[in-house]
Amino acid sequence: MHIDRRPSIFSVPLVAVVLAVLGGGERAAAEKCAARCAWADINHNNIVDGEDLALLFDAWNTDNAAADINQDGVVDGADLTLVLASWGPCDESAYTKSKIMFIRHAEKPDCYNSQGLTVSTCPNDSIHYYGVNAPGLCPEDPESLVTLGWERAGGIAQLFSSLAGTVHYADLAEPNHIYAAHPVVNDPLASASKRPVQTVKALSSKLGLTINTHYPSTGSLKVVEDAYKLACANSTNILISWQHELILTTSPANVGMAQHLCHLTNQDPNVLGLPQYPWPSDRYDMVLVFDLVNGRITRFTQVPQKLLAADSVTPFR
Ligand SMILES: [Ca+2]
Ligand SMILES: [Ca+2]
Repeated sequence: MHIDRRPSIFSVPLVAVVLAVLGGGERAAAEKCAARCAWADINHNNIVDGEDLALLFDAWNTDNAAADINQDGVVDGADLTLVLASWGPCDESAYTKSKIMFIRHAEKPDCYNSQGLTVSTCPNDSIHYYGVNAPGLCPEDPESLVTLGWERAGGIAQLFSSLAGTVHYADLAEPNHIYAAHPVVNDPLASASKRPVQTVKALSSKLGLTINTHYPSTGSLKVVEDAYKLACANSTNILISWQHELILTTSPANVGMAQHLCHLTNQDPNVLGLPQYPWPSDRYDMVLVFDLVNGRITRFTQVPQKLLAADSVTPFR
C-alpha cells in the first residue's frame, strides 16, 4: 500500500476520529507503557506525524522492523493504532530509560583447576571446592557458594557500584533494585540454593538496598514481569541474580527469563541478538543487559565481568 507523503492529509482531527472508533482493548494496549512516542517515531525526528504514518503505510503488510512498532513481525493495524495513539511532539524528558541486567549466581561446589576453570572430573591438578556460608561456619554446605564464588561476589559489589558517579563499564549501571531467587527447602520444584542471594549480598550492603527475595526460583517469569513494570513506569536499573538455566534457555517448555522479557515487549529475541543456545553451564562471568526506553528494548548487550583469572570475554552464542 502506498500513499503520498503529504503530512497535511493526516491532520490531528483525523487522528481523533480514528482513535474514537478504535476498540477500548486496542487503545488500552496502545497506551500500556506510558507515552509510546519513542516507539512510533519511525523517522526519529521527535514528532509522530504524517511522515511516520506515510512510512508505516509504505511498509504495510511487510516485516519492516522500523515500522513494525510492536515488533510482532508484520506491519498492520496494531502498529497503526500505536502511531495514532502517540500522535504529536515527543516529550523526551518524559521517556523512561531503564536497564534490566541478569547475572547467574557465582560459583557452586564443583571441580575447578588452578585457574578457577570448571573441569568435569577432579584430576591431580584440580580441586573439589565445597560450599561455605558467609561466616565460614558451615563447611561443605552444598547450597552455598564456594570460595571462588565469594570472591566473585566481592567483585560484583565493585562492578555494579559507581565510583565518582560512574560504574566500571559503560554498559552497566548501578542498580536501584536487586532481585534474587529465594531458597526453598524440601520443595521438589523450587531450588534450595542460597547462591543467588549470596552473590549479590555484598553489593546490596554496599548500596544500602534490600534484596527482593519475594520469589523462589520457580517464580522466574514473575520476577521478569515485576521488573518490567518497574522499568516501564520509571527510569530505573534492575539487577536480577538467578539460576542460569532459568535465565537463558531454548526449551520450549520452559521459557527463559531473557526470552520472556522480549515477549513482554512484543520483540523478537532473534532480532535483538539474544544467544541461540542456553546459558553455558561452565560460565559464571557474563552480564546480560537490556536497555529499555518507554518499556521497549532498544539494545541487548553481553557484558563480560572480567573479575577472576579464568573469566572469558567470549559472548554466548
Ligand atoms: Ca517522526
Ligand atoms: Ca506489528
